[in-house]
Amino acid sequence: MTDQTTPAQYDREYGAVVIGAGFAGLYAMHRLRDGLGLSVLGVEVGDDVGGTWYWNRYPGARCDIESYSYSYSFSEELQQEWSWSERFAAQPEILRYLNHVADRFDLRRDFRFGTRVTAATWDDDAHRWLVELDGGAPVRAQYLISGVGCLSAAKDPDFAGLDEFGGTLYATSRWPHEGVDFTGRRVAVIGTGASGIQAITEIGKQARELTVFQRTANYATPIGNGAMDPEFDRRLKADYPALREKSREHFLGVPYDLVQPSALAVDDEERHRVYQERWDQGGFRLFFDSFADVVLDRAANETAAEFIRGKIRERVEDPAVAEALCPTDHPYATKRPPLETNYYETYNRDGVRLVDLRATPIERITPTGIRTADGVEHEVDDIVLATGFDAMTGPLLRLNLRGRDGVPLTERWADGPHTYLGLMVHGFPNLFTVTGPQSPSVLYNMPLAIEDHVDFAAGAIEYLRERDLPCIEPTPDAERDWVAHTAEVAARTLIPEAKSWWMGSNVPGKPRACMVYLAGAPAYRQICADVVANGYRGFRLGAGQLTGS
Ligand code: NA7
Repeated sequence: MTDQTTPAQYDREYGAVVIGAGFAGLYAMHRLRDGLGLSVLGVEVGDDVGGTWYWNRYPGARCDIESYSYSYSFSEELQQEWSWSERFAAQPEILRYLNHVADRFDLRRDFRFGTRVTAATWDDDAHRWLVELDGGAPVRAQYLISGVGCLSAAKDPDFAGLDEFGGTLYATSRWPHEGVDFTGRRVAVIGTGASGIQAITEIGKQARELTVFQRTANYATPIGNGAMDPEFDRRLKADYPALREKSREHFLGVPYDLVQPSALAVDDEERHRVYQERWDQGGFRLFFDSFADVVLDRAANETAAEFIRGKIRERVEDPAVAEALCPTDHPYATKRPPLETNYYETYNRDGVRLVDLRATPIERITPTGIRTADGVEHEVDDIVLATGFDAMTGPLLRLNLRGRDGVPLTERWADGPHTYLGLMVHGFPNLFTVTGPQSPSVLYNMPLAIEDHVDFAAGAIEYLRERDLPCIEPTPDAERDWVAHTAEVAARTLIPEAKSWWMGSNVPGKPRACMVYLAGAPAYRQICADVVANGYRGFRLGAGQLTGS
C-alpha cells in the first residue's frame, strides 16, 4: 500500500480487531465475541497467548500482587477451578493460567499469532478502522481494541559499542524460551528495577561471577512468598465475589485493609511496629497499607524510606555496598517499588559485585565486557539488559495509528498523552486503549483494571448498537479536562519527584507527564460509572467531525 491515509483494499470486515493476546486481549476477545456476539479478529505478535508473561521469561520473573488477586474475576467457575501453587506465582504458572483461560473459553481460534499490526487508519466516511498487518492483507473493523499492555515496548538500549560485544546479550523482556544456564559464567546485569532485582537474585545463585550495574538504588522490600496454603485457598474460594468487591474498593485493587492516616501522627514505636508488621506480611503492604501520607508528604515518606534503608544496612555485610544500595535521591514509592526474596543477601555472596554507575558511568560496551568511566574494564561472558520500557505510551505509539484526517497519534501526543479516562482519544473514534495512559492501570491490580476497561468498552458498544449509532469519541473539552485533572492529582503526590517510567522520564527525550491516574481505583471507577449513568458524558455519540464540546 503506498498511501496509508486512503487505503482502498481490505481482506475482511470484523466487528472488532483486538490487538494483543495478554490478559487484556484475551478478555476483550471473550467479552466482545462471546458476550456481544461481534465478529472479532485478535492479532498477536507472539506465537501464542500470554503477553507480558509470554515474553518476560527471565529467571525469577513473578508477579508482585498475590495471585488469587492477580487473576480474572469475570468467571466464578474459572475462579473456583484454578488453584495457585504459590502466593505470588512465577511466570511459568501465570502463563499456564492464561493458556488455560484461552483453552477454556476457546479464544485461540480467533487470534492470528505471529502477526503484527503495522498501522491502523480511521476512515471517517466508512466509520471503520483499516488495520494493516504484516504477512497478510489489511482488514477492516468498526472497533479497535488495544490490549498492547503498559510495558511491552522495551526501551532501546543506548550503550556505545553494544554491537561489538562478543559475548551473549540478553534482555529480560525478550528472554529465550529454552532458558539460560549461567553456571560457570561471568554475567553482567544492567538495571535494578523490578525485573533486574528479580533476575539478579536468581542469576547470583548460579553464575561464577555476577556484576550488577546500578544507576539508581531502589527501595526493594520482601515479597513474602510461600506455598499456597490449601486452607487459605479454600477460604478464599468460599466467597470470591466478596473478595473481589473489597479489592475494587481499594486504591490498588487488592483486598488490603484500610491504612492509618498519617505516619507523623503516631510515635516512633508505633510507626516502627506498623512498618515491621507490613514488612513481615510482604507484598505491597508497606507501600500502600501502612500510612496514607507516605506517598503524599515528604516527612512521612522519609520515615518509611529510612526504615527500609535500615533493613538494607542490616542485611548487606559490606557497609560500603550497603550504602550504595540505599536510595537517597528519590522518596520511597515514587518509582515502582520492587519486591524481593534475598535480593540484598545476593551481595554477600562470593563473586557478586556492585558497580555504582553514579560514581562510574558506563563508558562503552567492549568486545569482552563493560568499560566504566574510571577506565576499569569489567570482563564478562554475558550481559543481561534489565533497562526497562518505553512504558504506557510506547506500545500505542508504535502501532502507527492515524485518526481522522490521517493525523498520526505520534503527532497528537507529541507533548505527552491526551486521553479521556485513559481509554479513548479525541480524533480516534471507536479506539479503546485498555489500561491506557492516564488511567489507574499499573497502580490498579491489572486483571481487574483490564476487566473494568473492557467492560466499559463492551457497554459503550452495546449502547451504540441499541441506538444504531456508528461512533463514540471523546469531546475535546472532556479530554482537555481529563488531562488537566490527571496532572493536578499527580501534583498532589510525591510521584513527580522521581525520574521514573510512571512520569515518562526514564526515556531520553520523552515528554515528561504522569502516565498514571493517581486518585486510585475506587475514585476512577466512580467517575466512569457517572459518565455512563449520564449517557456517556464527555463523549460524542454519532458520526462526524467534532469542533467543540
Ligand atoms: P525499570 O523499573 O524501568 O528499571 C530499569 C532499570 O534499568 C533501572 O534501574 C534503570 O535505572 C536502569 N537503566 C535504564 N537505562 C539505563 C542506562 N542507560 N544505564 C544504566 N541503567 C539504566 O524496568 P523494569 O523492567 O525493572 O520494571 C518495569 C516494570 O515491570 C516494573 O515496574 C513492574 O511493573 C513490572 P534508573 O532508575 O533509570 O536510573
